[in-house]
Amino acid sequence: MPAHDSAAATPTPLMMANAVRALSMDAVHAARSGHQGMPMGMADVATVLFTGVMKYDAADPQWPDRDRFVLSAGHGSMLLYSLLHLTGVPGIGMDEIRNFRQWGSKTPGHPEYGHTPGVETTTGPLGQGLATAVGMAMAERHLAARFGEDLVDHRTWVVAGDGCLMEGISHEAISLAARLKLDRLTVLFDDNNTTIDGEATIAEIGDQVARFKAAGWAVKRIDGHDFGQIRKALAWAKKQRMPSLIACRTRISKGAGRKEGDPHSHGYTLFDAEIAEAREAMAWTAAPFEIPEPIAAAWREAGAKGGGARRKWAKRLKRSHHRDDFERAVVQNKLPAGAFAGLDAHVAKMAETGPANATRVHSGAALEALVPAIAEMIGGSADLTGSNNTFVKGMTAFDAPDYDGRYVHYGVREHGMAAAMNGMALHGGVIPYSGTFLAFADYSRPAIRLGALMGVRVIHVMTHDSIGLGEDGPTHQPVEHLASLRAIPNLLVFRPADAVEAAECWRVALEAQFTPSIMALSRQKTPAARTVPSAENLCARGAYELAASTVGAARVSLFASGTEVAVAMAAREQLQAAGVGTRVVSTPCWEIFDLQDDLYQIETIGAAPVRIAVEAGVRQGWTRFIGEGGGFVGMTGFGASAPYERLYKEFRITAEHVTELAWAKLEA
Ligand SMILES: Cc1ncc(C[n+]2csc(CCOP(=O)(O)OP(=O)(O)O)c2C)c(N)n1
Repeated sequence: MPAHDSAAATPTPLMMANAVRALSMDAVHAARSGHQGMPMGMADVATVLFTGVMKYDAADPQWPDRDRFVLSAGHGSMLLYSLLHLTGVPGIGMDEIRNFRQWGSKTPGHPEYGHTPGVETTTGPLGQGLATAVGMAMAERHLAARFGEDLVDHRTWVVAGDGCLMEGISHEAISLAARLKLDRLTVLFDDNNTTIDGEATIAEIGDQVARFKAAGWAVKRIDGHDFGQIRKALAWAKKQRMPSLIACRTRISKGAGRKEGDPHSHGYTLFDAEIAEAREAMAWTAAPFEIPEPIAAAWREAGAKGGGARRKWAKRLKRSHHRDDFERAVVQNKLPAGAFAGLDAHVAKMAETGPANATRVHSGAALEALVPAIAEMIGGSADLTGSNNTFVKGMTAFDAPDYDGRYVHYGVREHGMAAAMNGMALHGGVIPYSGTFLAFADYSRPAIRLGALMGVRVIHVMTHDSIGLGEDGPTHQPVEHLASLRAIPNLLVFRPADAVEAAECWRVALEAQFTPSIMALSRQKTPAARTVPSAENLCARGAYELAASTVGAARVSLFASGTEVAVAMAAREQLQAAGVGTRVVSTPCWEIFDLQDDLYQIETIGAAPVRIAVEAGVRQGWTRFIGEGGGFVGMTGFGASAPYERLYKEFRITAEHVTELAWAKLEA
């Protein structure tokens, strides 16, 4: 690396990149943890991107028409934090860099959305960032079609490493992006042939560039330390009609003396002597956490470069006839006025007519009232549209070249789909929902978890929610899924019992602006539970008394969700006929019930001496309602392949079993 005196002369791109290197080294050294290898390796590429290519204004990291930058290789967080600091993002002063990875800092170990201004998405679980970026690029194209390119005209840039591209989710993400021709998406591959265990080739024989090409991407290989090649490649990417990959051949820990290129420097904290050697190699004379003023000024200037474009954009928005809608939907992420007028009418009709049907069908009917009223909703399915009831008549496919369609054919890509939905919601202006089977929530789970951590409004429709799906058998029958999803913080798991509840749950999910939701829905028919109109959205309480005792004080409280509410209601009939006061509590969403005040919770759980829960899943978690000594009727193992009526009988999820258990407890 040629020597430069970092304190003098007009800063060259290399000197500016070395500022990123120095900060990354210093921060990791101070924290005695973290990764400077990747930030040092990609500093040159990132410097060209942030000083001359990307559209952004550091002063306003929320500007809706900014280019999105996603650091999929989230362990290299110091690359991003250095860039945010150097370009002048408000709130990311040098103290934040000094406090890298410390309690209360804005610079956590991995980038966290909502925690650090300028961080577009939470990354760290490798591959997620790349797949999330696909969703951002989808949202951009859709909103450009809706509002016009004078308001929406930006790109999505991703830095991904060997790890991201080894992860399976990358396959789903890149094939979906290619199919949708997301030409505003560029992946900058940190092609350093290094992972934690050593050279990537100890576990990889494939050619990533050839893989992307085969998937349908425009591809290019460059030397990631040659500023001319980087510049040309980024300009090339902007001209492609397909998503583009630039494989940037880099050396990990570039600039770090003898550690440069050493595979073991991935997450290695440099010793003092090694840092001194690196500073010498880079001719970096400034003290730790100090940036020579000419370099700092050049970075600030780069960060402010987009200010003019942003102000012009703001003027265009002011004049636009889309202004109100854009501000509501994209800037504030608010629902339109009258979003639920159709749904309210539907609920009233359902309470009156009480149709028996599968809750997936009821959900589809709710969507028929919602999708036309809320233009931000973009639906889809992982190739199970007919089963998930996610398609509403009149929707058209989201596809090139005209991206105004609102239905995404995600293909059989549950993980990529869930991550893309996170990206769409993060982008803003879109409320994504999509479908698969509940048993395959496991395929989406890493993205569901990240969505919950980030607090994004995405709605996962998950049908075929129990052994009630019948003949497909135990591979497809969720048993532990409700419990395992309920274990994820900040995730609403809805399991409605009928048409009214399905509609009510949809409303709550849509109103939860900072929380993702699961809509667990049945394949099989179930009778209506709510046949008396109610002015209140009872599901917005999470759990509520559906039927009180009519034969004196309740001696038995039955708790159930979804299709098992009908089982509980039938058991109540039997018990009450025998003179046992019995009430039924429907529990469509536990997480919301937990938010109710103590009095409501105590009253809803009630004082009956016998408490029994019914759910066609495992018992885990039900103690919440029935206590340690309560009875449970549900599953204790995997299901089986047979018609569902037979399965309910064989696994004893029946009114008779509930009644029997109640008597045993009453007489105990
Ligand atoms: C899903 C997931 N698995 C494992 C890890 C742990 N991990 C962090 S970085 C890394 C290696 C990544 O290699 P690469 O992307 O090439 O990064 P580089 O070594 O070049 O910094 C691993 C395995 C992770 N963060 N996410």
